[in-house]
Amino acid sequence: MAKVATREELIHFLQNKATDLRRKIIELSVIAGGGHLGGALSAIDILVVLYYHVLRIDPKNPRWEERDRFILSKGHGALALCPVLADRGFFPEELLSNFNRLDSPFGMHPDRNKVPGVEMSTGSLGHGLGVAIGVALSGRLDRANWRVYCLLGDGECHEGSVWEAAMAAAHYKLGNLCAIVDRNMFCIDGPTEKIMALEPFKRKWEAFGWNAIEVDGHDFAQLIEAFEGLPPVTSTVPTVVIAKTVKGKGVSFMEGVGAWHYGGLDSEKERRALEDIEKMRPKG
Ligand SMILES: Cc1ncc(C[n+]2csc(CCOP(=O)(O)OP(=O)(O)O)c2C)c(N)n1
Repeated sequence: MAKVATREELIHFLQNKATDLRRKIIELSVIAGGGHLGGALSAIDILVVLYYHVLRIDPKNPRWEERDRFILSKGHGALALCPVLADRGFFPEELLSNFNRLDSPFGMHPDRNKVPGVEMSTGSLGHGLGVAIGVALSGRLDRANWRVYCLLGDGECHEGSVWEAAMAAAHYKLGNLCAIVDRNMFCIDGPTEKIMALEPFKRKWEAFGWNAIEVDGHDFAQLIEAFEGLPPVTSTVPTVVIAKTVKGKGVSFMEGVGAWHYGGLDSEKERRALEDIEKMRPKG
């Protein structure tokens, strides 16, 4: 974790971490022979802020009763989550060396029975928020002071089950629940607004009874402020953080290109991707 004295140092630490982890995402996709690169690179800054600043967790005791719970509802983002969990110390980094290969604990989607730190096995979209509600309800019954965080994709929000869950969270007054949407404007088939428009997205969440906040999902200061400003777990309104992101963020030939939802890199593209990512590293 960050040993930092000031907000500036914290942001510098997080930016550095995100640069390391973007590199790792590229390297793991090469080991795996391909991966969900676009959505891993759009979500990584959100994961970095959560795992290195916000979540109360104990990597040496992944099932610690008092931990905050994080559910990766967009399970194809495992390419981003697994290196974060390794770096935070949930398991040895070397285990990633056969990522998504035969006999590896890591697939393209996270498995809670194989990967320490994974709260829910996901991959079939549209289910994470419903489970997060069940977990939040159990926390409420126990008068626990931990929170449940759930990261969804915007394309995932095409699933009707997301909106059933949204309705239920408000009905049960789950102020201990925070959804985050990786609003990169793309689903698997192309731009979300062309395939099935989600806008006015914020107003939809508000109409479903949520406190909705929009932030730039690559701006660490804005992400930190959104999470630090969450209402107390005893409050009665769930919060959604709509994080506006760029699919493929950090790699020039992937940014905003829908085809990089899933892809593989030859050695020349890997070199160019790593070169681009390195430019994001903060000075000093
Ligand atoms: C129920 C279900 N249907 C289809 C898929 C295939 N699928 C994998 S990723 C994806 C697109 C999801 O888009 P989005 O949530 O925006 O992901 P991101 O752009 O953040 O990668 C789809 C349809 C799936 N995993 N689960």
